[in-house]
Amino acid sequence: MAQVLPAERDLRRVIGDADGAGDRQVEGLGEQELLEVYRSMVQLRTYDERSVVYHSQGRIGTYAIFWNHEAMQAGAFHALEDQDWIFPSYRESAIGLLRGMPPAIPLSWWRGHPAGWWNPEDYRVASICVPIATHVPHAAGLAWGKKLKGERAAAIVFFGDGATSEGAFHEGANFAAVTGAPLILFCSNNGWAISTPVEAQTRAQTLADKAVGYGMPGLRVDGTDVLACFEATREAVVRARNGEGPTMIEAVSYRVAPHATADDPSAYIDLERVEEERKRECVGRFEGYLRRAGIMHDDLAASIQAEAADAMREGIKAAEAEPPADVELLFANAYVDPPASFGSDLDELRGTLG
Ligand SMILES: Cc1ncc(C[n+]2csc(CCOP(=O)(O)OP(=O)(O)O)c2C)c(N)n1
Ligand SMILES: [Mg+2]
Repeated sequence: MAQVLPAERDLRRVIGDADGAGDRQVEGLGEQELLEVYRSMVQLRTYDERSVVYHSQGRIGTYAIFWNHEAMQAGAFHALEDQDWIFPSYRESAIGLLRGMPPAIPLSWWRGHPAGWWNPEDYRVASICVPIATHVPHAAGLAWGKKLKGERAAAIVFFGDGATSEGAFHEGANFAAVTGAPLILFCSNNGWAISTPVEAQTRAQTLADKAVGYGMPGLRVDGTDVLACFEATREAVVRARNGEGPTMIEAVSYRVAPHATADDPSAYIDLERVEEERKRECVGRFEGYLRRAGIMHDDLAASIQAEAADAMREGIKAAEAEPPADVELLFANAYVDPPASFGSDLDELRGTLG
């Protein structure tokens, strides 16, 4: 059996603005690919910022903000191929956009509208998972299934730091390791599980250390360095395709937005640290990298941003054009033989809702 080395504790970086090491280049990423990564980040950023406004206008319910998580999501995404499956948590609710999913779909999801669900096969994106870590075993099972069928596909599952304390995380990670499933366990460690800091979450020195206990490699990257996220995920994907089983990646950042729109973090978070972290947010960091490389200039950035804003405007229009859902859906498909009272319950509900 291959020896599993202790997890890496140093944060891998490619963008050289944080430690004075200077920018590195990533093998296989030319100018076009780098611009695609940037486009994805801007697409996600635009979606996120517009969603917060949309929420404050009362047009969606609660919303889990992912501002400054774009590097983790876009970086990991670009290391995948089209046939690979993505298992998002609520924090990655819009990652389907990168697979061509219309923005109206996740917007409808946050509106609690049935138009917000999709057939996972269509995008190889599983349903958005709200219960913490319960999708880790689902992803492990799908990845194992792909291996058993001899398919080339891998799966990636996104979860937070808090998720690593859940039983389902343990079960999924262990199952993936034992079956040699082609799975990437991508932990978006933003330092907080709502108001619980990661220091109160675990006695492990790093979350990547947990990988060793399952017999899989654990890597740590700067979660606001999109290229470091890309590179680490690509390495994990190569392992998965070579039949070497799962890898855990801990991408480290600091949550600079409320947990969700219903949260007021000023009660518990270090607001000065938030200010500091916001200054080095991930889209601007990557844009700086591209500008230093002579790839990005003002006009190009403006046109990419305008394109994303247009797509989002269209998405909002399409989501709002959906007719209201029929309340019968609350009752439909719940039972093969529905209780007789459902008929009168539905009539009563229709009466109440007018
Ligand atoms: C099984 C389960 N327990 C509790 C909750 C309530 N809850 C919602 S978000 C959250 C914190 C999760 O933190 P983390 O895993 O770090 O992800 P993040 O929100 O930071 O992305 C909790 C406890 C839940 N959704 N599911
Ligand atoms: Mg967290």
